[in-house]
Parts: sequence; structure tokens; C-alpha cells
Amino acid sequence: MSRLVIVSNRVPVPDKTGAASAGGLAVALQAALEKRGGIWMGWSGNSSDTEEPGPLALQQQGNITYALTDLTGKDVEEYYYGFANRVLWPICHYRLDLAEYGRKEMAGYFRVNRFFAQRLMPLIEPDDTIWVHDYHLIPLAAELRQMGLKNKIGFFLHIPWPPADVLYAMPVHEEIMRGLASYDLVGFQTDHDLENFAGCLRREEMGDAIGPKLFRANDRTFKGGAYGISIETEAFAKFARKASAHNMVSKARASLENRDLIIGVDRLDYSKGITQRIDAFEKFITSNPVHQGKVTYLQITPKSRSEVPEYEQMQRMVAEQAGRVNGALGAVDWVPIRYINKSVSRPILAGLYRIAKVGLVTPLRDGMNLVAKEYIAAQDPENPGVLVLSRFAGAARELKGALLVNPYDIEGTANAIARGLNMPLEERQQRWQIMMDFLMENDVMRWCDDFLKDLLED
Ligand code: ADQ
Repeated sequence: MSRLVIVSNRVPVPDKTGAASAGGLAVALQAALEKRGGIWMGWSGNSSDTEEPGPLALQQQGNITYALTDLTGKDVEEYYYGFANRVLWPICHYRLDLAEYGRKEMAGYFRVNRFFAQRLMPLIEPDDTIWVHDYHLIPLAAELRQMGLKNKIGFFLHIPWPPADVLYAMPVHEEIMRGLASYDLVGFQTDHDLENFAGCLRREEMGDAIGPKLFRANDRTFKGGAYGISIETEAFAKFARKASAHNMVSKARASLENRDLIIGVDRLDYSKGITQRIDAFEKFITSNPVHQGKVTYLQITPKSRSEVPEYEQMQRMVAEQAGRVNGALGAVDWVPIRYINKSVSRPILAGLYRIAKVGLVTPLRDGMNLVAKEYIAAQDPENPGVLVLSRFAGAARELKGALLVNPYDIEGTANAIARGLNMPLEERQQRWQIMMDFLMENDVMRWCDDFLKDLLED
């Protein structure tokens, strides 16, 4: 069995006790690495003060070598905050209006990818299979190929892929497309993303599909496919079952004073539709006075990418909006929205999902959205809650029992919240069962196996 080399921007190195702090994705990839032996390489998260970062820091844990590199401050600014998060992220989430193109940042992105390739190249053995993750590292295979690497290289994109009209607004779209065409397998979250990718190849005759899941572009033939990422369904369900005993969850339940709980859990990101969701909650309360004082909406939203101006602005906006709605609707004995800017441990999160009657997952655009899947896995089969899910999340292609909404339609989302809270037990159970059966079969291990099988198969 060939060794596996995983490359991603950040690496979830297990702590000293050997326990990984990260979620299901890390667990699945670590299991794949443990089985085959291999390397997980990425950025340490640190920036060095020197011109040239020091050597790779290697750390062996069982069968896995973690290889971390620092980047210079300029690299972090241009590659990470600049091109990855201010050009690729907004473009892939259909936000042309938020993309900030700068030559410096674009050059930085390609430079750091070359640097990653230079550091990785000496570690690779002839039989190794390489699996690159996400939008930070699209040009990595092209750089490795230029250095003469012949190994199989796969790529998985965790975020959506936009249609040609959106992608082509980005000045370096051709280099990015050529970058993708340098892999042996390019994986997307959904068939929609895969179709968009094929459309981008066709638009200016750069390439085309030449068979089912087979493409030709840039003088190369390569595979493409849709592989919906998932969670460790069984483990998460177990967390949730045990969580009711957790002190924090008991306290949360007691503090609800028999009010129904609606839960939203997202990184603070404009793609997650948090402001539209608060508007929808407000609309739901004003249109359904019987629920006044009877429901609490808990939004758990750790800050992310605060160095990017759009995110900093959003932090202020959401906090102000939650405060305004609480001021307008609240009463002496009722705070309608509880807004928390902190990370919560996974067992507690599972427990909170379980006591929530409605899971509100309404991104404006999302590659998959694991919160939607976690919410389902955490439910009590005897008395499951209802998932209200954006039609623009990849998860909407899979979770057929959810109440699908258009997050831009505030009234429609408000109506779905009301429908969720009032749904009879039998319908809730039927809807939940369809989704839980799907998630039990299609967990994150399956996702990992499916991708690697297609990458390794000739
Ligand atoms: P994200 O945009 O980060 O991921 P998502 O898929 O929802 O979005 O994953 C977020 C993860 O962080 C979940 O596991 C969730 O439990 C956790 N999380 C969020 N808020 C938390 C909090 N307050 N405390 C603790 N944990 C919290 C990107 C893409 C998605 C894609 C994933 C995986 O944007 O579309 O589904 O990668 O491919």
C-alpha cells in the first residue's frame, strides 16, 4: 500500500496526550494516514521575523509525520489574508463585490505555493500518493509537476466552485484553472460544483469533459468527482446521548425555563447568512405573537479571520443587530437572542444541538456545512428537532428531510421556523430518520475512502 501525503493550509497536530483537538475531518484523515503511513504537511500558523523561515518542524506520532513550516509575515499577509481569503473565498462564495484583487497578493499566493512545493519535494517517495486540500493550495500540483514529480496527486475543494461568469471576474482565473488541471483527481462537494467546473473549462475552450467524471484540459486527462464531506456520525450521536449529563448542558436547559430553543452555530463569516437569519427570527416573532416569550434563539459564533476588514466589520454589525432585536422585542423576563462569540467543546455543542427544537442553518452559500449534519446526528430519535436548511448549502443536496429555505427570503425563512416549531412528532421523526439513515451510511470515513479509491484507481 502506498504512503499517503496530505497537504493542507493548517494541520491538526494532536496534543501531547495524542488526542486530536479537531473534528471529524481530522479524525478521518488521521485514520487514513495511520493505516498507510505518511506525512501531513502544512503551515504552522506562525510567521517568522526573518526573510526565510527556518527548516520544517517534523514531529512523529505513530505512523504519521507532521511537517510544519512557518511563513514570513509578508507571506501570511499576501497568501493567506490577501489572495486566499480576500479573493478566492469571496469569489467561490459568489461574492464578486467583496473580492479585492491586488497584484502583490496574487504573486504572494503563487510564491507561497512554490515554497510549499520546494519544502515538500524532498520528503516524497516515488510511490507516495499526495492529497492536497482546499483553496489555499490550488497551484501546488502544477509547482510539483514543474519540479518533475510524477506521483498521483489529488485535490479536494471544501468550498463551492462558482460558475464561469463569476470565476472569470478574477484576473488570474486561467492560472487557477490550469492549476486544477494539473491534478489526477479534482474533488468537489456536490455535483453542482462539478458542473460549474466543467462549465468553466468549456467557456473559453480550455478543455471539456471527455467521459463520465473525466476531463481533458491543458494537454492532460484527469478525473473529477463529487464527494460530499461528512461527520463521524456515530461518534457524534454518542456525544449527544451522553451530553445531557454534562453540567453546562443541564445549566443551559434550566436557563431556558421551558422555552423552546432554536440554535445557530457558525464561524463569523459573511457566507453564513447570520444577519439575514436574525432578520428572519425577528420576522418570525413579530408575525407569530404566540411565540413571544416562549422561545430562545441561541447563536454561537466564534470570531474568525478578524484581520480581514470585511470580517471585522461584520463582527460589529451582527452584535449591533442582535442587541437591537433584543431591545425591540425583549421583556424584563425574556431575552430573545443569546449571542455568544466563543468556541464550545464538541460534547457540549452536541448536547446543545440535542435540546434545540430547531437547527437554523441558513448560509447564503456553503460548500457543504457540517453543522447541519451534526445537528441531525445529535437528535433524540424519540423526539427529534427540525433542521431548517438553506438551499444554497451543499448539505441541501443530501439532507432530504430538512425544511429547505432561501435565506434571502426573510419571510419564507420566518415561516419555516414557525413550521419547524409546530411540526407534529410523527413528521419530525420521519424527516429525521431519512437524514440519519443517510448520514450513518455516508459518514466522513466513507468520504475519505471514496476519494482515495478514485484517486488510486487507474
Ligand atoms: P466551515 O466554513 O468552517 O467549513 P462547517 O462545515 O459548518 O463550516 O464546519 C464548521 C465546523 O466548526 C463544524 O464542525 C462546527 O461544529 C464547528 N464550529 C462552528 N462553530 C463552533 C463553535 N462555536 N464551537 C465549536 N465548534 C464550532 C468549510 C466549508 C464548509 C465545509 C467544511 C468541510 O466552508 O462548507 O462543510 O469546510 O469541508
